[in-house]
Amino acid sequence: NNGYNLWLQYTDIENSTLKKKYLSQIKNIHSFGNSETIKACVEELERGFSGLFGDDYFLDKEASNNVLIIGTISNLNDIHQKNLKEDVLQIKKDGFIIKKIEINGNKKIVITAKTATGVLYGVFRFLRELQTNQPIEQIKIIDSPKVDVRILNHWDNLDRTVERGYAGFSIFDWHKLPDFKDPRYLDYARANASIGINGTVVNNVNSNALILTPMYLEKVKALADIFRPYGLKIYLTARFSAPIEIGGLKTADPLNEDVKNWWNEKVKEIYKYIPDFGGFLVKANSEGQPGPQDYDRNHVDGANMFADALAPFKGIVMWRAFVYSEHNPTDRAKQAYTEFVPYDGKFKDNVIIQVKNGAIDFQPREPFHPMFGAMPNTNLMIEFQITQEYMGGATHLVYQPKLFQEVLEADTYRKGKGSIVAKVIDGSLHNKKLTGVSGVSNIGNDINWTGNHFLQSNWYGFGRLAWNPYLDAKSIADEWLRMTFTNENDFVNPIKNMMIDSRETVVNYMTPLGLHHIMATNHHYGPGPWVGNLSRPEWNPVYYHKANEKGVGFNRTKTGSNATAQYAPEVEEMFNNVSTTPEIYLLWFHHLPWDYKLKNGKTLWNNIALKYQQGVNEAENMISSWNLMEQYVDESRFKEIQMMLNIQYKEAKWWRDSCLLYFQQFSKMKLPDGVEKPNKSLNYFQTLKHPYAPGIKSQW
Ligand code: BDP
Repeated sequence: NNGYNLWLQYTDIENSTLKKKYLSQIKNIHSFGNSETIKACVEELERGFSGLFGDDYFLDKEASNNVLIIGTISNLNDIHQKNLKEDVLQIKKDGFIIKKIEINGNKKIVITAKTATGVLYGVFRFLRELQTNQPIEQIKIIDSPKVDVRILNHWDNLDRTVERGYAGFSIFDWHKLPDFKDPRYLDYARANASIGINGTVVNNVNSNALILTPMYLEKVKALADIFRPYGLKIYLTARFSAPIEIGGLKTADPLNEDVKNWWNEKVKEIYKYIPDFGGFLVKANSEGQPGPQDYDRNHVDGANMFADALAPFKGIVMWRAFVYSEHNPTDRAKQAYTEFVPYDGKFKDNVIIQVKNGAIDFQPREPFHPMFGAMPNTNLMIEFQITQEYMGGATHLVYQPKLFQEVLEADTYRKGKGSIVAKVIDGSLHNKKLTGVSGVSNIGNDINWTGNHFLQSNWYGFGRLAWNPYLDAKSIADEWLRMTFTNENDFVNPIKNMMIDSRETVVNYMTPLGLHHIMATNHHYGPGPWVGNLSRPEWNPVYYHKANEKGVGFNRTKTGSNATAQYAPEVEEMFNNVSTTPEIYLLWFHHLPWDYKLKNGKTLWNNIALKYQQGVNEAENMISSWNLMEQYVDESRFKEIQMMLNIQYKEAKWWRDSCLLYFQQFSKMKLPDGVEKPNKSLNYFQTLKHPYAPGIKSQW
């Protein structure tokens, strides 16, 4: 098994009693409506059934009892419609109903929705019930997505390199498109639909204006046509300076009439190719990208210009808040809030501000971004990074839904206790009409898509949480394991725990107790806490940990950068006070002496050292847990995962040894008992070079 089929393995149901039970209830498929999406529903059911039931799967074309009914509610016949009237009231757009009903003595399972895409989501949900061996005798599932835009961001370049991508080259083969349609595009759409993802930005946020030229729009159209039946809308990144680069204008000033006109015409042109084009994602005035500030305009001017062009077609603008500059010397973490919050209420209705989960940059752990909840009159979406730029690329097993859940559950206190980030994201806190969750994709053209079998779970879990940000990471892991590997509890239970713990393990061996951004330069793969010579201060790890003889950590309290003031008063107070700051965020907010005593009575130095060691021990334990699973997993996936876990263990030691040797120069304290002594020198680690680590920025 090469993992290509992801969680849609549809492997034969081993329990023969259960298989018989299922088959007795699904004798035939009756589909209503003939849209491409309904055809895709039937195809997926047939694909699923032939895998799950193998040779035992025979459609009894004559059967009218114990059949499966598929179709949008308006296409079902009156009697079904009547039967489901109450249930239909409960679903929102693209939600679905799966229900066992009985009509004139005939039993049926109906999968229906208001839209064909909703039916497709219901079909995948039904298949999941079978894949995870759930009972269907009394099946009744009514579910709707809680978020509108559930979208992947591909940081894929037109030359097929992927910025911060670790699973090979881009799956989008721009050179051969539109004529060569890789079957993988369809499987990509299926996989996304199966978890409710309904949008994809196919090119990098560090954008290339070429994507907006007719030659490339033809190619984009080809993808859009393949994705459409699966409810997957295409979006593009828009390079702010495109009017100059491909439009021949002298300026890209968003208030200039020619510029506005150029974008209006460009948008019209795009919709001719792709009538259901989703809209633009824009990275402006960030890390050297062009933007409205180049013309002394602001984010509102820039975003609203695109919004006006897209509004007639119901397109949206996702405008990123990932901004920071070298001219903000005190604290990079403060800049996005400072630049955006004053404009609350000024953005058009079809603009949504895309905010990373934390204020720095996708670290193994960050406190939630202070913008969440702080812009009650602005649409605001969250951006997660599924690809592991700062978490060991594709080699380290980190089950990220645990991280996503931690952020979604964080309390902003913006409308009192219980104002959690999930409520900002699903729009319920401030009654928002446009909501979204985005994730930077970890997909590449490796045969198993994510470069590591286990990291498929991050794509899966992202989709599930985008659909419902209140889900529990552990139950998502449970589903994923059953669908991807096996339903054996002796496999699922221990490995589920291993996945859940994996996130903390990585924090422990990379950045314990609130340390952050101490990864080596450029590739961000291994440790580099010593780096301090880069041209921009806020690119240097030393800027973030501030280690010296006196102690370590970034003082963001009111005696320091005062970033804490960007949170609601309750949160601000908690983080300002070292004794109420959760220890997981300690050094994020405080600069503390090496002999500062933590709650366990041990010094800060000893705690740091013990956490690094704990991370290493846990990485080693993952290997032992996995080694017990050989009987449940096919040989190839078993071995590949085993090799990856061994790399992770080796590299956890690399992190531990190099970080402890580096910080020890300042603490001048001994390693506590229980922490292994490094067998190499600091100099050895400092001179390791990784110029060819994958995922390096390729454009600038
Ligand atoms: C950082 C990456 C960089 C991205 C940037 C972004 O290092 O490659 O371009 O984020 O999000 O995490 O725009």
